[in-house]
Amino acid sequence: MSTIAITRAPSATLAQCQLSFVDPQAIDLALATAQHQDYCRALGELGCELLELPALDAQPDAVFVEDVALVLDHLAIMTRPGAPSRRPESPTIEAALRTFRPIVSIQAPGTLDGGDVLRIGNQIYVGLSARSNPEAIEQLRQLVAAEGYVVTAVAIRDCLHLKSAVTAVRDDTVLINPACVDREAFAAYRQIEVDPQEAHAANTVRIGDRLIYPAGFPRTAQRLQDAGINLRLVDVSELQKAEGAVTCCSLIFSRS
Ligand code: CIR
Repeated sequence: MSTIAITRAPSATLAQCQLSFVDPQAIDLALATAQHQDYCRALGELGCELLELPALDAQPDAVFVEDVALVLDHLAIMTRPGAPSRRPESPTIEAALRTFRPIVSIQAPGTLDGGDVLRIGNQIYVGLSARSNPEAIEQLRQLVAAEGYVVTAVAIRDCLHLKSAVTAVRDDTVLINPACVDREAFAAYRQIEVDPQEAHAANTVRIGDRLIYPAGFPRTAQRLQDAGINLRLVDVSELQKAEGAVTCCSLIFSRS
């Protein structure tokens, strides 16, 4: 069963992206594009079949495909992103997903960003953020209950999305920044904490037993390696200036 990764090249307008917890800095678009290409290469190396969508230059944040959809085993959910500027990103992703899954959608007044959704097995944790609200979480709960998923809302602080604060590195282990999310919310898992000097280090893409991990967090990378985890490092400095991380640049799911 193959693993699909949907990606989209950075927009020419990336510099006009939304920013919430990151100060504006000049973004080198050519470098951002090259870094994104290396990220796509990493996805391929780790076994993904890439579905690369063309850039959407009218939508500055369109490279961050994760936020507009949630792909589960039997259906895909279009999320209705919390930033209205990002909603026009949805139709092209929906068209791409239609080949693989039946589609349902979060409805107003619900808002949800995929970056707030952390799935570990049949557990779906959703960050209560400026982007994702309780109405959407309740809709999600009802949409997935029949498939056996358990949806849990999680409070976060001082970061954009839940997956800025915590991601899974194994079925039983999370990488967590306790400054942004309470450790107790993930008490069911072993926990690897980010190095306190590396505030943005909790976001990683897991494919099987390997991780795609940002090159800028060497202390946390060492902690992961010490735990026996194999990393494929990617330099995503320019995407980080747009408040992106590594999960946000792909939608990964099994072809099924
Ligand atoms: C935004 O604020 O929506 C974008 N500039 C960054 C989105 C990053 N998405 C993610 O981490 N899932």
